[in-house]
Amino acid sequence: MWMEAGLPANPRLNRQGDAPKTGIVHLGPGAFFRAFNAIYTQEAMEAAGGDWGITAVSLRSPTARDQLEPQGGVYTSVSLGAEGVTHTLIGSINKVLVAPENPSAVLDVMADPAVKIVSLTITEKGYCHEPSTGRLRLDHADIVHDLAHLDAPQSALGFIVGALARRRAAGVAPFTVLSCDNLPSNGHLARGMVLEFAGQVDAGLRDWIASEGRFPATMVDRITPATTEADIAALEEAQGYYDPACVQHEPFRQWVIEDDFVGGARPDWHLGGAQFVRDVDAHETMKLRCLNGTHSTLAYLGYLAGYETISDTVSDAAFAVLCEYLWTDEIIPTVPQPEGEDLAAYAAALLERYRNPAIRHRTWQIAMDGSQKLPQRILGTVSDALAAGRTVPGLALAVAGWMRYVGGVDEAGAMIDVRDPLAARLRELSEGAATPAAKVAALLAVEDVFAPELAAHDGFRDAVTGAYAGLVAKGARAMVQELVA
Ligand code: CS2
Repeated sequence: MWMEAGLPANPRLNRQGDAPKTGIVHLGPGAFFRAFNAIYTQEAMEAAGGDWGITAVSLRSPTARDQLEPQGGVYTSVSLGAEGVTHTLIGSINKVLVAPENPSAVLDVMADPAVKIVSLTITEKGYCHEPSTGRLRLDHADIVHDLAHLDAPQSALGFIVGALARRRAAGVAPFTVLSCDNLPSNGHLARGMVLEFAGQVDAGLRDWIASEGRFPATMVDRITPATTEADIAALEEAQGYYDPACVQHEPFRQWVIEDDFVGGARPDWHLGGAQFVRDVDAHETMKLRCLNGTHSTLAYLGYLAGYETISDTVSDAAFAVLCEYLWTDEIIPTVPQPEGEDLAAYAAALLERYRNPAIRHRTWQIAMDGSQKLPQRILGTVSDALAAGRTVPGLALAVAGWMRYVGGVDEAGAMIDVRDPLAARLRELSEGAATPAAKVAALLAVEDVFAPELAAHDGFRDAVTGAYAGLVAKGARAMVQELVA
């Protein structure tokens, strides 16, 4: 019986009945996947049947497996909204594998003809690409390893190509690779990475994947903060059982999927509200720039202003007005009109979603991996606005906020726990420059993040430099108030 000081010893959640047969392998069984893909898939099976059980694969940590295996893969979805809390048991995951413990078992299940889809929530850094160019980083440690050990890979790309090689050798059709990460043209990016990797292995394998494989693009959206011990305790209090794999999320969700699957094989996700479309690009751009662009802006400027969560940050009127200004003046003018969407209404709804006090989404969590996020969330918007002859003082302040943040010291002089693949390099560049102008120039020169033509734009550089100097002199809150005054 599970016990922890102060908490009642309640029974552990576990599966009643049989688990669904595997039809999907999912790489990256984190909170978002459990709040999103796994719920849509359960609803599709409930509505229309099908062997779409999910074998989830963790590429790094045993945490998800250790949380889910004792309860047969079942966990609780906790939806937190204005109408209160809704608890739903989700049973679409039938197994969790930990790749480093047994890579061969992962390759075996991915090579199984019953597996029709391999989906991904591996975060931006999981694609081992250079964010500013979209090219595969052949010098990436995981890629170097996997090209030499394709029978025991470490990267998502290594597992995908290794399994596809087995399927080709066995005369089995490829699976569909379904990227569900916040990247522009994520299906196209995944295809490019897989083909570039496969080309390093065998030209015939690359050509087969290029011809027979499918890599549909998707736009995914549901705000899902990391689960905390307090969340687990609250669920135990409310439902009387212990479930460390529970996920907390907003009621809102949106999944827009390019309907392009190998043999047309996929679950009836539309029965849970997913939208199958021919072209996802406009929806992706809308979401990445309007939601994720303001999310990252609030993360850096809100953190520096001393706000712990997004809802805390937008409870400060100046930051709410900042979002409205960014959407109206700097972001939406660069977003092509997605079919069926009202961009102004979409933005207004975003602000209400950010205000949700039940969702404790930490600015620190969203601030993670900014070097991998900024290009598609903010810098693409900046480049398009500048090309149209418009200035972007708000997004320049956001970029300056990121630069100040990765310097590793907050406005009270305390250290910031910066999580980013480039954290050490960014901090060293910042510390090695004495003035705001020198710091901005040093960070603009990081080509992983800033395309050279943007870094060379005098107007943008001057705007970021002025914003950075203001952050140092007056602080983030004052700079936001000044901008929206
Ligand atoms: C957030 C996203 O952590 C982050 O970077 O901006 O996870 C965001 O919550 C989702 O994209 C919302 O759909």
